[in-house]
Amino acid sequence: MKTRRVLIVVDNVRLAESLNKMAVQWVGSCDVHVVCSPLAPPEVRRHVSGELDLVCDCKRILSCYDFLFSAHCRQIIPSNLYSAMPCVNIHPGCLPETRGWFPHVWSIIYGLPAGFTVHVVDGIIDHGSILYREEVNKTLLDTSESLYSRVLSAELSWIKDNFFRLVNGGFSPVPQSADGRVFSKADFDRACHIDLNETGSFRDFFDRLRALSHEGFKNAYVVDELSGDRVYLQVQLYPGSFGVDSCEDCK
Ligand code: 0FX
Repeated sequence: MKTRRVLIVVDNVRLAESLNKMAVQWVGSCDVHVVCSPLAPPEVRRHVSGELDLVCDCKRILSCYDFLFSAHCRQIIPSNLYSAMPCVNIHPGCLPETRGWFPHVWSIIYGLPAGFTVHVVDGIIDHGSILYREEVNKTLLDTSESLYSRVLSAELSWIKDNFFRLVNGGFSPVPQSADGRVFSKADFDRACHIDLNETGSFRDFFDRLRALSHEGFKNAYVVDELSGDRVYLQVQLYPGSFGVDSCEDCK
């Protein structure tokens, strides 16, 4: 069988670091090149071997590669690429339930499944036929950060075990159903604004707050009515046994 020339486009730091290490180990069995798109955050560039613009470098990509794998690539894959070569995307959420931005956040807020989906790229975001979908468990102890980390670990473990099978066409595409919802960055920004006069159950508030708690990011906030300034908040959740304090400071 002819060795596939594979292009991985990755714009996520943790995935970039691990995929680059995997590609080194694959040398000899698979011809893989790991790059980022022009929209990648600066930290990603340390882990990849260059940058390719999926629009401007389209001709070059078509002549040098015969399979494209998008791993949280932020650039939209143009039709002249996905109509001429197999293009597959790994989405950090379960499709079709959570299309779009930060899927695990909506999994917590709306009680939807969390996980990842590997799908064929077509002209609509997170819409193409599904090649593989895996759910990860989520518990009441999860925040955005812990659930997201579990999803990334599951993605990497699957890629490590299944990449050759994927590039050699070993997964059958199953069309997505029309259900599900597309979550936008604007939806996330709206969820971040907590209206102090909003009423609801404490469970809804607890879920929303932990879904927006992610170290390093200022997400959820309330507005100080006097100054107009934002006050940011996030939760820390601790495990404990029934009736027993597990927090040393609480003793
Ligand atoms: O790379 P990625 O994990 O994924 C995002 C989208 O969720 C995904 O659907 C799309 N296919 C891909 C191209 O981009 O996103 P990130 O590295 O920007 O953010 C990682 C996590 O960090 C995010 O899931 C939640 C958290 N985060 C991120 C930002 C920018 C926050 O909590 N607040 C933020 O403002």
